[in-house]
Amino acid sequence: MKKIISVLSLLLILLTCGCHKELQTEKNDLVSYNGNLQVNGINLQNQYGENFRLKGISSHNLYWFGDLISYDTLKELRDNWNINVFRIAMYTEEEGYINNNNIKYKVVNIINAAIKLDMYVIVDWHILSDNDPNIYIEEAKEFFSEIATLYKDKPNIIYEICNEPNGEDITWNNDIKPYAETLISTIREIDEDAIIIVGTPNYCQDFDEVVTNPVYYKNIMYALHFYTGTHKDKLIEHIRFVLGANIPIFVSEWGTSTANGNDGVFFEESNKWLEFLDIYNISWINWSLSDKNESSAILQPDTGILGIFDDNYLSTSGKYIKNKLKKKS
Ligand code: DCB
Repeated sequence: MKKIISVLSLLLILLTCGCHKELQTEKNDLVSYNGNLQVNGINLQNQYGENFRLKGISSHNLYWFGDLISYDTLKELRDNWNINVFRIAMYTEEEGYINNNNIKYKVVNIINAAIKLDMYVIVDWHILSDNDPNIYIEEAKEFFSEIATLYKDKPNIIYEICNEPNGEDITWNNDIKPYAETLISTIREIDEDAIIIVGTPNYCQDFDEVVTNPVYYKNIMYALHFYTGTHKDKLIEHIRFVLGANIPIFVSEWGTSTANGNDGVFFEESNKWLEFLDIYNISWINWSLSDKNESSAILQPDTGILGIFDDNYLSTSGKYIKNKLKKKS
Protein backbone atom coordinates (compact mmCIF):
# COMPACT_ATOMS: atom_id res chain seq x y z
CA MET A 1 0.00 0.00 0.00
CA LYS A 2 2.78 2.40 1.01
CA LYS A 3 4.47 1.64 -2.28
CA ILE A 4 1.32 2.30 -4.29
CA ILE A 5 0.83 5.66 -2.59
CA SER A 6 4.42 6.60 -3.23
CA VAL A 7 4.21 5.65 -6.94
CA LEU A 8 0.90 7.54 -7.22
CA SER A 9 2.31 10.70 -5.67
CA LEU A 10 5.34 10.59 -7.96
CA LEU A 11 2.95 10.14 -10.89
CA LEU A 12 1.01 13.21 -9.80
CA ILE A 13 4.17 15.32 -9.76
CA LEU A 14 5.03 13.96 -13.20
CA LEU A 15 1.63 14.90 -14.62
CA THR A 16 1.47 18.38 -13.14
CA CYS A 17 4.96 19.23 -14.35
CA GLY A 18 4.50 18.01 -17.90
CA CYS A 19 1.64 20.29 -19.00
CA HIS A 20 3.38 23.44 -20.14
CA LYS A 21 6.08 22.11 -22.32
CA GLU A 22 8.13 24.98 -23.60
CA LEU A 23 8.81 25.57 -27.28
CA GLN A 24 11.76 23.40 -28.05
CA THR A 25 14.84 24.87 -29.62
CA GLU A 26 15.93 23.35 -32.89
CA LYS A 27 19.20 22.04 -31.56
CA ASN A 28 20.15 18.74 -33.08
CA ASP A 29 22.08 17.53 -30.04
CA LEU A 30 18.93 17.34 -27.92
CA VAL A 31 16.36 14.61 -27.35
CA SER A 32 13.67 15.62 -29.89
CA TYR A 33 16.17 14.98 -32.67
CA ASN A 34 18.22 12.08 -31.29
CA GLY A 35 15.50 10.11 -29.52
CA ASN A 36 16.21 6.72 -27.97
CA LEU A 37 19.94 6.22 -27.68
CA GLN A 38 21.63 2.92 -28.40
CA VAL A 39 25.05 1.32 -28.07
CA ASN A 40 26.77 -0.15 -31.09
CA GLY A 41 30.21 -1.65 -30.41
CA ILE A 42 32.02 1.03 -28.43
CA ASN A 43 29.84 3.83 -29.82
CA LEU A 44 26.87 5.63 -28.37
CA GLN A 45 24.40 6.32 -31.19
CA ASN A 46 21.17 8.20 -31.70
CA GLN A 47 17.90 6.73 -32.98
CA TYR A 48 19.17 6.95 -36.59
CA GLY A 49 22.30 4.94 -35.85
CA GLU A 50 24.52 8.01 -36.07
CA ASN A 51 27.39 8.28 -33.57
CA PHE A 52 26.33 10.65 -30.84
CA ARG A 53 27.96 12.29 -27.88
CA LEU A 54 26.65 13.55 -24.58
CA LYS A 55 28.45 16.28 -22.66
CA GLY A 56 27.35 17.83 -19.43
CA ILE A 57 27.74 18.49 -15.75
CA SER A 58 27.03 16.46 -12.64
CA SER A 59 25.33 17.69 -9.51
CA HIS A 60 27.16 17.38 -6.20
CA ASN A 61 25.30 15.78 -3.23
CA LEU A 62 21.67 16.89 -3.69
CA TYR A 63 21.20 17.33 0.05
CA TRP A 64 23.88 20.04 0.24
CA PHE A 65 23.83 21.54 -3.24
CA GLY A 66 20.43 20.60 -4.64
CA ASP A 67 19.16 24.19 -4.49
CA LEU A 68 21.50 25.11 -7.32
CA ILE A 69 19.48 22.91 -9.69
CA SER A 70 16.22 24.16 -11.14
CA TYR A 71 14.50 24.54 -14.50
CA ASP A 72 16.13 27.98 -14.87
CA THR A 73 19.67 26.87 -14.08
CA LEU A 74 19.38 23.83 -16.35
CA LYS A 75 18.05 26.06 -19.15
CA GLU A 76 21.00 28.42 -18.72
CA LEU A 77 23.43 25.48 -18.78
CA ARG A 78 21.73 24.15 -21.91
CA ASP A 79 21.58 27.47 -23.77
CA ASN A 80 24.84 29.14 -22.75
CA TRP A 81 27.09 26.24 -21.77
CA ASN A 82 25.90 23.84 -24.47
CA ILE A 83 25.24 20.87 -22.21
CA ASN A 84 22.88 18.22 -23.56
CA VAL A 85 22.89 16.03 -20.45
CA PHE A 86 22.71 16.60 -16.70
CA ARG A 87 23.72 13.98 -14.13
CA ILE A 88 21.78 13.76 -10.88
CA ALA A 89 24.18 12.37 -8.26
CA MET A 90 21.80 10.97 -5.68
CA TYR A 91 24.09 9.91 -2.82
CA THR A 92 22.97 6.81 -0.96
CA GLU A 93 24.85 7.57 2.28
CA GLU A 94 26.06 11.00 3.52
CA GLU A 95 22.52 12.46 3.97
CA GLY A 96 21.43 10.60 0.87
CA TYR A 97 18.53 8.34 -0.08
CA ILE A 98 19.01 5.62 2.53
CA ASN A 99 18.23 7.86 5.51
CA ASN A 100 16.44 10.54 3.56
CA ASN A 101 14.02 8.87 1.19
CA ASN A 102 12.37 12.17 0.27
CA ILE A 103 15.39 13.13 -1.79
CA LYS A 104 13.69 11.18 -4.62
CA TYR A 105 11.17 14.01 -5.01
CA LYS A 106 14.05 16.35 -5.79
CA VAL A 107 15.31 13.77 -8.30
CA VAL A 108 11.89 13.62 -9.97
CA ASN A 109 11.67 17.41 -10.14
CA ILE A 110 15.05 17.62 -11.85
CA ILE A 111 14.15 14.85 -14.30
CA ASN A 112 10.93 16.70 -15.17
CA ALA A 113 12.82 19.95 -15.73
CA ALA A 114 15.31 18.16 -18.00
CA ILE A 115 12.47 16.58 -19.99
CA LYS A 116 10.80 19.96 -20.47
CA LEU A 117 14.14 21.31 -21.66
CA ASP A 118 14.56 18.46 -24.18
CA MET A 119 17.74 17.28 -22.44
CA TYR A 120 19.08 13.86 -21.52
CA VAL A 121 19.33 13.16 -17.80
CA ILE A 122 21.30 10.56 -15.86
CA VAL A 123 19.92 9.18 -12.61
CA ASP A 124 22.99 8.16 -10.61
CA TRP A 125 22.76 5.86 -7.55
CA HIS A 126 25.77 7.52 -5.93
CA ILE A 127 27.38 4.90 -3.73
CA LEU A 128 30.76 5.95 -2.30
CA SER A 129 31.36 5.40 1.45
CA ASP A 130 29.06 2.37 1.00
CA ASN A 131 31.70 0.85 -1.21
CA ASP A 132 29.90 -2.38 -2.14
CA PRO A 133 26.74 -1.88 -4.22
CA ASN A 134 25.25 -5.04 -2.71
CA ILE A 135 24.88 -3.35 0.71
CA TYR A 136 21.75 -1.49 -0.46
CA ILE A 137 20.71 -3.69 -3.37
CA GLU A 138 17.09 -3.98 -2.18
CA GLU A 139 16.75 -0.21 -1.90
CA ALA A 140 18.36 0.20 -5.34
CA LYS A 141 15.89 -2.25 -6.92
CA GLU A 142 12.95 -0.42 -5.39
CA PHE A 143 14.24 3.03 -6.37
CA PHE A 144 15.01 2.15 -9.98
CA SER A 145 11.69 0.29 -10.36
CA GLU A 146 9.87 3.46 -9.34
CA ILE A 147 11.91 5.70 -11.64
CA ALA A 148 11.64 3.29 -14.58
CA THR A 149 7.87 2.97 -14.10
CA LEU A 150 7.52 6.74 -14.31
CA TYR A 151 9.86 7.35 -17.24
CA LYS A 152 9.99 4.18 -19.31
CA ASP A 153 8.47 5.96 -22.30
CA LYS A 154 10.81 8.95 -22.16
CA PRO A 155 13.93 8.77 -24.34
CA ASN A 156 15.56 11.33 -22.00
CA ILE A 157 16.38 8.94 -19.19
CA ILE A 158 19.68 7.13 -18.58
CA TYR A 159 20.22 4.91 -15.55
CA GLU A 160 23.56 4.78 -13.69
CA ILE A 161 23.21 1.94 -11.22
CA CYS A 162 26.27 2.37 -8.94
CA ASN A 163 28.57 5.35 -8.88
CA GLU A 164 31.97 4.09 -7.73
CA PRO A 165 32.39 0.63 -6.25
CA ASN A 166 35.63 0.65 -4.25
CA GLY A 167 37.69 -1.33 -1.76
CA GLU A 168 40.25 -4.02 -2.51
CA ASP A 169 37.90 -6.87 -1.75
CA ILE A 170 35.13 -5.60 -4.06
CA THR A 171 35.66 -7.25 -7.42
CA TRP A 172 33.88 -7.19 -10.75
CA ASN A 173 33.37 -10.95 -10.97
CA ASN A 174 32.21 -11.56 -7.40
CA ASP A 175 30.40 -8.39 -6.40
CA ILE A 176 29.71 -5.80 -9.09
CA LYS A 177 28.69 -7.97 -12.04
CA PRO A 178 26.14 -9.95 -9.99
CA TYR A 179 24.71 -6.67 -8.66
CA ALA A 180 24.63 -5.20 -12.17
CA GLU A 181 22.80 -8.22 -13.60
CA THR A 182 20.16 -8.01 -10.88
CA LEU A 183 19.62 -4.27 -11.37
CA ILE A 184 19.70 -4.45 -15.16
CA SER A 185 17.08 -7.19 -15.19
CA THR A 186 14.93 -5.18 -12.72
CA ILE A 187 15.10 -2.11 -14.98
CA ARG A 188 14.70 -4.07 -18.22
CA GLU A 189 11.47 -5.65 -17.01
CA ILE A 190 10.04 -2.13 -17.09
CA ASP A 191 12.18 -0.13 -19.53
CA GLU A 192 13.35 -2.41 -22.32
CA ASP A 193 16.02 -0.37 -24.00
CA ALA A 194 17.27 2.74 -22.16
CA ILE A 195 21.02 3.12 -21.73
CA ILE A 196 22.30 1.72 -18.44
CA ILE A 197 25.73 2.78 -17.14
CA VAL A 198 27.50 0.26 -14.90
CA GLY A 199 30.17 1.26 -12.37
CA THR A 200 33.51 -0.56 -12.42
CA PRO A 201 36.04 -1.54 -9.70
CA ASN A 202 38.41 0.83 -7.88
CA TYR A 203 36.37 4.03 -8.32
CA CYS A 204 35.61 3.18 -11.97
CA GLN A 205 39.21 2.69 -13.09
CA ASP A 206 39.90 -1.02 -13.28
CA PHE A 207 38.45 -2.87 -16.27
CA ASP A 208 40.63 -6.01 -16.27
CA GLU A 209 37.82 -8.36 -15.24
CA VAL A 210 35.17 -6.45 -17.23
CA VAL A 211 37.07 -7.12 -20.44
CA THR A 212 36.99 -10.88 -19.95
CA ASN A 213 33.54 -11.04 -18.39
CA PRO A 214 31.18 -8.31 -19.69
CA VAL A 215 27.45 -8.18 -19.07
CA TYR A 216 25.31 -9.75 -21.81
CA TYR A 217 22.57 -7.17 -22.23
CA LYS A 218 22.20 -4.58 -24.98
CA ASN A 219 22.63 -0.81 -24.47
CA ILE A 220 25.05 -1.16 -21.56
CA MET A 221 27.98 1.20 -21.08
CA TYR A 222 30.75 1.02 -18.48
CA ALA A 223 31.71 3.98 -16.29
CA LEU A 224 35.20 5.43 -16.38
CA HIS A 225 35.93 8.14 -13.80
CA PHE A 226 39.12 10.15 -13.56
CA TYR A 227 40.56 13.19 -11.79
CA THR A 228 43.26 14.73 -13.93
CA GLY A 229 45.60 15.66 -11.05
CA THR A 230 45.72 12.01 -9.98
CA HIS A 231 44.95 9.75 -12.93
CA LYS A 232 47.27 10.17 -15.86
CA ASP A 233 48.95 8.26 -18.70
CA LYS A 234 48.72 4.86 -17.02
CA LEU A 235 44.92 5.05 -16.92
CA ILE A 236 44.74 6.42 -20.47
CA GLU A 237 46.76 3.42 -21.68
CA HIS A 238 44.49 1.04 -19.77
CA ILE A 239 41.43 2.61 -21.42
CA ARG A 240 42.99 2.30 -24.89
CA PHE A 241 43.27 -1.42 -24.22
CA VAL A 242 39.68 -1.59 -22.91
CA LEU A 243 38.31 0.14 -26.02
CA GLY A 244 40.36 -2.23 -28.16
CA ALA A 245 38.50 -5.06 -26.43
CA ASN A 246 35.21 -3.54 -27.63
CA ILE A 247 34.01 -2.34 -24.21
CA PRO A 248 31.88 0.83 -24.51
CA ILE A 249 33.02 3.56 -22.11
CA PHE A 250 31.01 6.44 -20.68
CA VAL A 251 32.81 9.06 -18.57
CA SER A 252 29.99 9.78 -16.15
CA GLU A 253 32.30 11.76 -13.86
CA TRP A 254 35.63 13.50 -14.23
CA GLY A 255 37.27 16.45 -12.52
CA THR A 256 40.05 18.94 -13.18
CA SER A 257 41.29 18.37 -9.59
CA THR A 258 42.93 15.49 -7.75
CA ALA A 259 40.84 12.48 -6.69
CA ASN A 260 39.71 14.17 -3.45
CA GLY A 261 37.89 16.87 -5.46
CA ASN A 262 40.44 19.53 -4.54
CA ASP A 263 43.86 20.92 -5.63
CA GLY A 264 44.70 22.03 -9.10
CA VAL A 265 43.29 23.06 -11.58
CA PHE A 266 45.33 20.69 -13.76
CA PHE A 267 44.91 22.30 -17.19
CA GLU A 268 47.56 20.46 -19.16
CA GLU A 269 46.47 17.05 -17.89
CA SER A 270 42.82 17.94 -18.47
CA ASN A 271 43.54 18.96 -22.07
CA LYS A 272 45.29 15.67 -22.63
CA TRP A 273 42.34 13.66 -21.32
CA LEU A 274 39.81 15.66 -23.36
CA GLU A 275 41.84 15.17 -26.54
CA PHE A 276 41.85 11.45 -25.86
CA LEU A 277 38.08 11.39 -25.32
CA ASP A 278 37.57 13.40 -28.55
CA ILE A 279 39.43 10.79 -30.58
CA TYR A 280 37.02 8.07 -29.47
CA ASN A 281 33.95 10.31 -29.34
CA ILE A 282 33.44 9.40 -25.68
CA SER A 283 30.71 11.18 -23.73
CA TRP A 284 31.72 13.07 -20.59
CA ILE A 285 30.26 14.68 -17.50
CA ASN A 286 32.18 17.12 -15.32
CA TRP A 287 32.19 17.03 -11.50
CA SER A 288 30.52 19.22 -10.24
CA LEU A 289 27.80 21.85 -10.02
CA SER A 290 28.55 23.25 -6.57
CA ASP A 291 29.83 26.34 -4.80
CA LYS A 292 31.80 24.34 -2.25
CA ASN A 293 35.28 25.58 -1.44
CA GLU A 294 37.07 22.95 -3.56
CA SER A 295 38.74 23.32 -6.94
CA SER A 296 36.52 20.82 -8.80
CA ALA A 297 33.42 22.98 -8.08
CA ILE A 298 32.40 25.05 -11.11
CA LEU A 299 31.33 28.00 -8.94
CA GLN A 300 33.36 30.19 -6.60
CA PRO A 301 32.75 29.40 -2.91
CA ASP A 302 29.31 30.36 -1.61
CA THR A 303 28.18 32.27 -4.70
CA GLY A 304 24.90 30.36 -5.00
CA ILE A 305 23.40 30.24 -8.46
CA LEU A 306 25.01 33.57 -9.54
CA GLY A 307 27.97 31.91 -11.19
CA ILE A 308 25.77 29.88 -13.51
CA PHE A 309 24.52 33.12 -15.05
CA ASP A 310 27.54 35.40 -14.63
CA ASP A 311 31.09 34.35 -15.51
CA ASN A 312 32.50 36.63 -12.80
CA TYR A 313 31.34 34.12 -10.22
CA LEU A 314 32.70 31.04 -11.93
CA SER A 315 35.66 29.18 -10.44
CA THR A 316 38.82 28.58 -12.45
CA SER A 317 37.56 25.10 -13.23
CA GLY A 318 34.11 26.45 -14.11
CA LYS A 319 35.58 28.84 -16.69
CA TYR A 320 37.68 26.07 -18.19
CA ILE A 321 34.76 23.64 -18.41
CA LYS A 322 32.37 26.24 -19.88
CA ASN A 323 34.93 26.96 -22.56
CA LYS A 324 35.39 23.30 -23.41
CA LEU A 325 31.64 22.65 -23.52
CA LYS A 326 31.08 25.57 -25.88
CA LYS A 327 33.69 24.29 -28.30
CA LYS A 328 31.89 22.30 -30.99
CA SER A 329 33.24 18.85 -31.73
C1 DCB B 1 34.54 10.52 -6.46
C2 DCB B 1 33.08 10.54 -6.05
C3 DCB B 1 32.56 11.91 -5.73
C4 DCB B 1 33.69 12.72 -5.13
C5 DCB B 1 34.70 12.92 -6.24
C6 DCB B 1 35.96 13.69 -5.79
O1 DCB B 1 35.28 10.01 -5.37
F1 DCB B 1 32.25 9.94 -6.96
O2 DCB B 1 31.46 11.81 -4.88
O3 DCB B 1 33.21 13.97 -4.69
O4 DCB B 1 35.10 11.71 -6.83
O5 DCB B 1 36.56 13.05 -4.72
C7 DCB B 1 33.63 14.38 -3.43
C8 DCB B 1 33.28 15.85 -3.30
C9 DCB B 1 33.58 16.32 -1.89
C10 DCB B 1 32.87 15.41 -0.90
C11 DCB B 1 33.22 13.95 -1.14
C12 DCB B 1 32.42 13.00 -0.27
O6 DCB B 1 33.97 16.59 -4.27
O7 DCB B 1 33.14 17.65 -1.72
O8 DCB B 1 33.27 15.77 0.42
O9 DCB B 1 32.89 13.63 -2.49
O10 DCB B 1 31.07 13.14 -0.51
C13 DCB B 1 36.55 9.49 -5.58
C14 DCB B 1 37.11 9.30 -6.81
C15 DCB B 1 38.35 8.69 -6.99
C16 DCB B 1 39.05 8.27 -5.87
C17 DCB B 1 38.53 8.48 -4.58
C18 DCB B 1 37.29 9.10 -4.44
N1 DCB B 1 40.31 7.65 -6.01
N2 DCB B 1 36.77 9.30 -3.12
O11 DCB B 1 40.77 7.43 -7.12
O12 DCB B 1 40.94 7.31 -4.98
O13 DCB B 1 37.34 8.72 -2.17
O14 DCB B 1 35.80 10.03 -2.90
